[in-house]
Amino acid sequence: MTTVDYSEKIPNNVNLSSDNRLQRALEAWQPRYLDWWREMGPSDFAANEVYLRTAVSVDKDGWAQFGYVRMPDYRWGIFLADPIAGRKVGFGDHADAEAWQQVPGEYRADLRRLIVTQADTEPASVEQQRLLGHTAPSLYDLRNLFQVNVEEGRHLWAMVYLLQTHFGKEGRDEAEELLERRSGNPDRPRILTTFNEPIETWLDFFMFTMFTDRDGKFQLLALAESGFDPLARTCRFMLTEEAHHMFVGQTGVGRVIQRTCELMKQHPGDSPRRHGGIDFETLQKYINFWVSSSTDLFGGEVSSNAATFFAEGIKGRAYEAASPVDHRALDGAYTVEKLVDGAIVREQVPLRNAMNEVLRDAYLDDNQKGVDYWNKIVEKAGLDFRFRLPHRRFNRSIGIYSGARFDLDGNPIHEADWDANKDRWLPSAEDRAYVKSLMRPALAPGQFAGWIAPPPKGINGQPLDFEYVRLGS
Ligand code: BYC
Ligand code: FE
Ligand code: FE
Repeated sequence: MTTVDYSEKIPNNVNLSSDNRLQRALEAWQPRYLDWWREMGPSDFAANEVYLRTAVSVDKDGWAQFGYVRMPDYRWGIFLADPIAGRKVGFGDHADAEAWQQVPGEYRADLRRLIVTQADTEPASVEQQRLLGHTAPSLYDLRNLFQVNVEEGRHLWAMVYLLQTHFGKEGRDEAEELLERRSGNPDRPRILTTFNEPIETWLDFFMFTMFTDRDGKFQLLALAESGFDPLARTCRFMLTEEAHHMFVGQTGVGRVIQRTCELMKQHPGDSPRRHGGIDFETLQKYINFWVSSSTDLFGGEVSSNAATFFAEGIKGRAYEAASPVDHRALDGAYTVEKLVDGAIVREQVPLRNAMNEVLRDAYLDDNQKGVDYWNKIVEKAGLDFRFRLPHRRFNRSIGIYSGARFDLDGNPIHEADWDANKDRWLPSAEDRAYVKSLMRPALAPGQFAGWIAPPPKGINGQPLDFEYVRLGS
């Protein structure tokens, strides 16, 4: 087990003090990061104490410590999972070679690009969520939002550490630019689509942490297999933090569903909206929106980039090393779909070119498990409705399906049908206005807004009426 050194300005388990140049570069970046946090992090609440967990080791069983912290004082640091002795490159053309501790020169540009893309999503999500604190449905939820926010900030640190350690001047320039792009800004937007979508309400937040953070899980799983060992170790530790983000999303939506079920049983025949709840149909539309947008984050179905990353041994498949698969993937084929004159045609492509689709398959399976969990809540309440995932072709803006329109079952449709139905499939302006109208703060200890059920238990063994955020402080 490696313990984290908190006596240093930048907590770390990478022996930062032994590398003066790197330490200086990171210490120069730190105040700029804090400026960014003050400008683009959670609006207000900087002075309030929040009951947060902080990493104290990278050991699975003992990494977190809970206590009150003001967010700008959070100890953002650099934590890598422990090295695995004798680790090998797990896949691609170099399978079985010694894993790299330094960037292989010929893969420098590709690795940098992957790390920058990963890095960019982290501050983007904080920017997207910055106004939510004002309308939190409880102190418990407010604290969870802030926990997610500080950890996404730490994920940026994790990637900036790699950029500054291994990519010289270019890496330092990238680290600056990561603080300059802004989610949703037309002139200097964040890199990937979903990270420029507004997160206007807590329902969007829960859907985002359920479906978009889950893209994070799968991308991190793929990067955790990297032959570039520092990246692999960084991502392995990030995954332990990611689990909580998806918990927030899955249980958050689950609690909204729970509340809707209660209202439907108390007022049979009435729309839950009449009683301040969010009806199933509206929830389904939010699912359709965030799933389809997050499905785009896996890139094109057929991708020479993905094939190259795999061949180079820098981005693998989820659980690659632990899976009994052919790690070179040279002979395999994968069936993808193609649009020919508006019709869907199947085609075989070399497996390496389909790596984005392979990862997307795993992601969609995982999403289905979350939806099954929600349906159990409805079933237990004795109600007939069932939630579902939209077909992967639905509402896509990246890849082959972006060239046409499809309904929720994946059937090709005409533009006119799309126009006639899109407000039934995706949140309409009116749905959004309704959900927004519910967003009023409920911030007394133990209080919960009327559109969401309380969770079954509090955080770290604390009661539900615990003061998770000290608003008076
Ligand atoms: N939006 O060859 P293709 C997380 C671009 S989330 C915009 O198919 P490739 C988190 C693509 O860049 C995890 N552009 O793509 C979650 C390429 O551009 P160029 C984030 C897109 O490279 C919640 C062109 O289209 N991590 O951690 O195979 C909160 C051709 O595409 C998009 C990563 O993404 C898009 N959706 O795959 C906080 C891992 N999709 O070359 C955090 C690192 C594609 O023409 N990134 N393009 O300029 C990657 O592995 C790859 O960059 C991608 C794209 C999988 C994203
Ligand atoms: Fe993250
Ligand atoms: Fe996350």
